[in-house]
Amino acid sequence: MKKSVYTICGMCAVRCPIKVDVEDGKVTWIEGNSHDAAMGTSLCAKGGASFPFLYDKERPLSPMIRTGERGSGQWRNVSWEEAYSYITDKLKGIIDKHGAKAIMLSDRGGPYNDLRKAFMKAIGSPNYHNHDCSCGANANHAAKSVDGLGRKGFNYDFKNAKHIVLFGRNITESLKVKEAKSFMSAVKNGAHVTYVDPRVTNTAARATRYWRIKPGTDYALLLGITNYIVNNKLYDEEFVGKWVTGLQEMQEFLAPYTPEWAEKETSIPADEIKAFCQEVNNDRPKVIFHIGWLYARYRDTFYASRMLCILNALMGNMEQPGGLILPKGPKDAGAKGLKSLAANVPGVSDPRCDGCGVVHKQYEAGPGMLHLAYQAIDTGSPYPVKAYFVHRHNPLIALPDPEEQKRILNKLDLLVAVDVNYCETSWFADVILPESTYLERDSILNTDKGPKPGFSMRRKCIEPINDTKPGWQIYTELAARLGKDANFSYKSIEEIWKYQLQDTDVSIEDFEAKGFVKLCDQPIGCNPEGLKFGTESGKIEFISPKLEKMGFPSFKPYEAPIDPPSGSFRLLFGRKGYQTHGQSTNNPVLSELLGTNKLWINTASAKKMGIKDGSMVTIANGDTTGTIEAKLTDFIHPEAVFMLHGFGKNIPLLTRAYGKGLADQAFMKGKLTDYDKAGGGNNLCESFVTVKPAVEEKKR
Ligand SMILES: Nc1nc2c(c(=O)[nH]1)N[C@H]1C(S)=C(S)[C@@H](COP(=O)(O)OP(=O)(O)OC[C@H]3O[C@@H](n4cnc5c(=O)[nH]c(N)nc54)[C@H](O)[C@@H]3O)O[C@H]1N2
Ligand SMILES: Nc1nc2c(c(=O)[nH]1)N[C@H]1C(S)=C(S)[C@@H](COP(=O)(O)OP(=O)(O)OC[C@H]3O[C@@H](n4cnc5c(=O)[nH]c(N)nc54)[C@H](O)[C@@H]3O)O[C@H]1N2
Ligand code: SF4
Ligand SMILES: [Mo]
Repeated sequence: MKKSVYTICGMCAVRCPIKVDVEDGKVTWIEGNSHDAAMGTSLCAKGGASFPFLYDKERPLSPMIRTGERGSGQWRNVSWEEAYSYITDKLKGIIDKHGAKAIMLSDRGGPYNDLRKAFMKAIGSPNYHNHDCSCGANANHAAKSVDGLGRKGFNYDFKNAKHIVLFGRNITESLKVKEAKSFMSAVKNGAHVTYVDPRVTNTAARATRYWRIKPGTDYALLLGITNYIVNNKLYDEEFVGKWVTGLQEMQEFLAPYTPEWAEKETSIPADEIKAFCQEVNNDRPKVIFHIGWLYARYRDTFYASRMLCILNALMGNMEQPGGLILPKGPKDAGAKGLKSLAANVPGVSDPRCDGCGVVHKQYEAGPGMLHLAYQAIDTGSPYPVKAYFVHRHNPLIALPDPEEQKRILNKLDLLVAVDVNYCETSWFADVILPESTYLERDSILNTDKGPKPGFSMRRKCIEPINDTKPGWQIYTELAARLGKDANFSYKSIEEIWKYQLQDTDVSIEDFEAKGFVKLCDQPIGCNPEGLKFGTESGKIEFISPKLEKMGFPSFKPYEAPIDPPSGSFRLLFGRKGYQTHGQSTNNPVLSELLGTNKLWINTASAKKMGIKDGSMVTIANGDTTGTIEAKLTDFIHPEAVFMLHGFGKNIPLLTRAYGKGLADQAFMKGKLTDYDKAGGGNNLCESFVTVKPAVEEKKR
């Protein structure tokens, strides 16, 4: 029997709509869901690698309970009953002693987290976290402070843009399929692309202007750009007059930060900065300044990201084709939205363990700040945290300094990982609960915002091959066993879907044909008159009274980054189009495409130290050292070295990835507690490593 299932890819967190062909219970083909015009049949390499992942045996195939020390790799396979009993016995003890607030959970965030949020609420804990402190937190908080809307407050209409400005946003390698296609259409249409990165990436090769910036000086460049644009009135005066507060104060602050000043800090020539400003002035409003995604790297990234938000406002690009478009939701289509699973569950009155929204009012309480929760585990303050559920999340590599993390995690009484792979964190856990892969499971419905808002459904293509379960079942069963299911009891996914759809005119069957349902026939167009901002004044606030009340200036005077000590380099990292963080390095096919990482080092810097291309080098930060192959290139700033994230796996069961390359996060010593106080993101790029030829040089 042959069938096609429209579902949602799960090979990375982008979650593209796809079509999966199944024959006699086996997956035979995967491609993009062409009912979604922006997607077409396209799929990225990681999505294509779903097959080998599904049939791979190097992943947890049944629940496991640790038998040796944490991280020793000694396990026994157990039944779900035994795993649940082990977990609930421990949890009941913890709840009796410390209350349910002693339990925390972190996950990847995204459209499916409503389920985990409802679970946490049902068991009575305020401590839900997502991964954002090591991803989009700075950009999100920056956008919140300027327009009150946040990082996802606008969509980018790349396809129709005349000028796209990307600060370290490597859009063709760190990709979302639809976005990369939209970007490439703009490139084909002749759009200007200005790309800023200390390293030449695939995206740099698509750009009309590439600036090899000195690492960590983006804020200086942005101050120089904004100074010139404001002083020469190269902005949309009408839009700014109508929507912006604080322009005058900003202009005064910017006075010393001329393009000539910026040249000295960044090494980008002042004339080029001025030419760029003239160009964006000609191209506006079809100009997009991407505000950054993983823009969580340096001490002043929050302020750099704020400046990018401000530049968008100066371009008057909001609700303009080729600019920033408000994502339209069900309400905009005159329809009702999905009902939240958390809506029926009574609220929790305990404060969060990470202090977000209470002590740290500048951080959103919803996603929390995971690195601050680690401090709570470590110190027992504001109260003891004793159990930690890690769902679709690998903090031991997503957060810096794994050795420090392990020291802290060892203070827990219970660490449970829900994963489809063995990852560094599940390997360190007490119990691994294997979730069925996305091809074997149904998920809760999700809302798609955009010109045609709607809902979409991930559903299973085949029955689980191994002894795994879908997330919805794991959490509802755990809640039941804890006796906490009064408002969180579902026996089937259909029951969940019906609950979510109860206020809408949509039924489960409506998803059959395309995998998604749109709530309007015609796209909802731009309406610049209908702009609404989430700030107190309802305007775009260059001066943010809210930020200032919380003790942070609206504009931070520039402080140059610390130069690497002699013999040291700033450690940069990133990703490639056919890898997903650390979760794809053992994939049978992707590991063949990309078997290890190398250390990019500037040719001239390397030659001075007697390092040859392809030779092994030893890198060190404090007592953490490692050996890696050097890749000599002119395409990186001489102050920096670079490696792909996600390698250096130390899990022996992952035979294809074990021991290959090095782990960047291991060299980020002390960075678990070093973060941007205004934005919250860990300062991942504020680490230095020494580099020298390896003593026993092994030629590959
Ligand atoms: N294939 C693939 N795609 C992905 C992902 C994946 O794992 N794999 N992950 C997704 C996720 S979660 C995210 S957050 C995004 C991340 O996407 P991006 O935000 O584009 O982040 P990175 O891929 O880390 O690339 C960041 C770039 O910043 C550069 N950089 C370092 N220092 C500086 C600096 O001082 N200034 C400037 N201007 N640039 C600097 C680095 O050299 C690197 O090329 O990608 C998403 N897409
Ligand atoms: N040093 C350094 N640190 C970084 C980064 C970096 O480049 N360098 N990147 C940062 C960024 S941008 C991000 S977003 C974070 C990413 O950090 P994470 O969110 O932790 O990374 P992922 O690899 O997306 O997913 C983590 C885990 O989810 C599991 N998983 C995948 N699919 C499923 C599923 O369907 N169900 C379940 N239950 N589990 C699943 C994977 O096996 C993996 O173990 O890391 C951040 N930290
Ligand atoms: S970007 Fe690739 S791996 Fe990620 S969801 Fe889309 S197709 Fe899947
Ligand atoms: Mo991310």
